[in-house]
Amino acid sequence: MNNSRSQRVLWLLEELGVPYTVIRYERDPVTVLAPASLKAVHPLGKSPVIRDAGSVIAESGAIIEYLVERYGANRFSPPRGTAAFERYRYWMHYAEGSLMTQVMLRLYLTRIGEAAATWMERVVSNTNLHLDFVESELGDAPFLLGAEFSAADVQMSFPFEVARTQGTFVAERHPKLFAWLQRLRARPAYVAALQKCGPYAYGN
Ligand SMILES: N[C@@H](CCC(=O)N[C@@H](CS)C(=O)NCC(=O)O)C(=O)O
Repeated sequence: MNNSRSQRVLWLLEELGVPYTVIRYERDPVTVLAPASLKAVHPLGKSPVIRDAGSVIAESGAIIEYLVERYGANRFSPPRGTAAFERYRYWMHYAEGSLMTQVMLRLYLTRIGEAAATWMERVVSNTNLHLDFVESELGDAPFLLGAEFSAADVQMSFPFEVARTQGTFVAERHPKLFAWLQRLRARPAYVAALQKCGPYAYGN
């Protein structure tokens, strides 16, 4: 998509020397949102998204990790198990997880004076898009990866705890996710951790 995070993926593909085909999507000139047709590729309809070896992969960090692991031939990432790899993994998560969040917040806040309602509507609509997506990915499984609990459940729990206090995450709209969160919070290790960490605003 024009003017988007997908530039990083094209750049990395060039670095890797992997042949690829670009399917170009244009932002709506007024809203600058992605066209609805991108939802046919992935339910979130965001850019970048790639198709390779029969899989659709979204989320720029996941795409970059995938490409490096599959086509890197030991280039562009340090060996696993080294301190350099930990630093590499840190930046890989930090870019979208911490830094880009602030950049996007600033972008939204600088425009909020102009049209507060429109921007709030966009945040709520994007939040619901993500919650609907995770609800459908979870399906009837007890945990995000299926039958087995994993660290992915641990990492994913916090945004839902915060969204719950914001009132954006409610059992009526996302019953499966709600039950999943309750399942996580009932785990003895979760309870033990809460007892050790002291008051926690998102615990109830
Ligand atoms: N964290 C995601 C963000 C994806 C994302 O929001 N991409 C933007 C383009 S930079 C997008 O598709 N925006 C259009 C929209 O939200 O409709 C990633 O890194 O891939």
